[in-house]
Amino acid sequence: MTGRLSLSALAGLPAAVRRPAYDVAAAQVGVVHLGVGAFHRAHQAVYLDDILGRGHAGWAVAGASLRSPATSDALDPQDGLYTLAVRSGAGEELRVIGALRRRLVAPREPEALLATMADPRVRIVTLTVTEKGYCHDPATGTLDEAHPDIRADLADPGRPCSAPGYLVEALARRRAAGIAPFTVLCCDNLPANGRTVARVVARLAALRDGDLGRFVAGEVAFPSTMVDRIVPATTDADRAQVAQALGCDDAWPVAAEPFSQWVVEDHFPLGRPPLEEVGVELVADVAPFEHMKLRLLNGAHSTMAYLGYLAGHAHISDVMAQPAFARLVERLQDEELTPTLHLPPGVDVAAYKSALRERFRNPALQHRTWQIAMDGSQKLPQRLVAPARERLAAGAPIALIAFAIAGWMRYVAGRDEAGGAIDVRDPLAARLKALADEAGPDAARLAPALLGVREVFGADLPADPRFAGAVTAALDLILREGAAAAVARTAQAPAA
Ligand code: CS2
Repeated sequence: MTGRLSLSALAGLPAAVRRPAYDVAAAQVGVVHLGVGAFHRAHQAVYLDDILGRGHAGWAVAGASLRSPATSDALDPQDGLYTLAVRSGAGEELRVIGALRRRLVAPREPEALLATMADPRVRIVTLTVTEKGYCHDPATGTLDEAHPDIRADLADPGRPCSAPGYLVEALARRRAAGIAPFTVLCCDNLPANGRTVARVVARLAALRDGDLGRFVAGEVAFPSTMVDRIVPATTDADRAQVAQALGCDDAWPVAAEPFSQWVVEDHFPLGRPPLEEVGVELVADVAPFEHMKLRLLNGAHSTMAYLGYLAGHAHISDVMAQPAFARLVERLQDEELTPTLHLPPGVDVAAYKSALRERFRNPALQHRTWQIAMDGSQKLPQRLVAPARERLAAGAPIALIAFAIAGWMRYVAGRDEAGGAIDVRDPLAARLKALADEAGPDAARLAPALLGVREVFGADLPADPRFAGAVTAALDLILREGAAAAVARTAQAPAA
């Protein structure tokens, strides 16, 4: 392999590699993105690359990492260029993305990031900082005022460390300078993501100063979005494969499936790029899209992640290759999740679900169950707990959702079925493990102990005997028979 991907290497790339259809050096930053991980680089940055390619030169991205310098260090020597490898059973298509015109590492250059966010040419701040990055209580969607990062941001607001802290400080600086506020566009899988982030950010602003709180609540737009593309973490094998195909090294390519969807509430007081020209759906109400996606895709994903990991499957495609798992996913979607949805107009939900299951089967993506299993305490409320709550209120059965939640409980207890330690990544991991250790491997003790985690289940569900009973029975089955056998039995059980 010779050399490194860069602007000067573009001309020498193989003809099949698609490259920026615009003058990369002339593109101007109009969007700041917080959290430039693989998902952003395979999703929003690609739409904006298309926008730049259509001649709208003012919408390039300044991408900030709030913690690790790794992305910046990988892409700086490449002039910010990186490869998107779109993979499916039909093969691979490579495309070099140029939209990431600036890279910033927040802890290394906080002033530069704040100055960029306060620049009047920046009209939108997008975010993918994962669910836990908003420092909120997932059960209530309100700011966790005791969160160490929030306390630090209140103690030293000019030197923030959290995403809400950066937003508040940058909005305060714009306000002080008489610059209209940017629009905040959350692209994480939170419920009602715009409204949730608005609540969190306005509260943090209000804790700093009442006027600032009123300003954020009254003057800043937080449109909601639904984002969808399956983007597994990049591996060294991906790097090697991309380098082989490019004929030069790319330190951090991203691999993704062909499917991509972005649904956005159309509320941008400072203007926006012509997103409709590049396939973004601009709608008045994102909620029906969000529920459909968070429950049918992400709810199924979490179910496969916990139970699949326990049953010894490393990747989602391996899980889907097991007929019992595939049947369980289908039944969970059809019998218990779909009935909770108010479908977006014109959507054929049967076709949506069968396309989803094909996406899960994508043989060219190595999407690890362990990766999806991360941060369950932040993900379960919107994916599985909310639909269970709605079904209970309607008197409908919840056996399959309860089984999925029991899979999470078995996983966060921290031991696999051979007795080995599971590397459980979750902001609540230590507390979950302590609860599990104290309860021991007995469903009658373990289920109520974990149901008491209010951030996940609220105050209502642990007290509902239908919910507690179903989760306890499912956990008992998993503990007694093992995940694979429990899945086989549950997938065949008569519909409740
Ligand atoms: C996954 C999502 O890791 C996870 O929790 O469920 O990242 C999922 O792949 C995306 O939301 C797909 O759009």
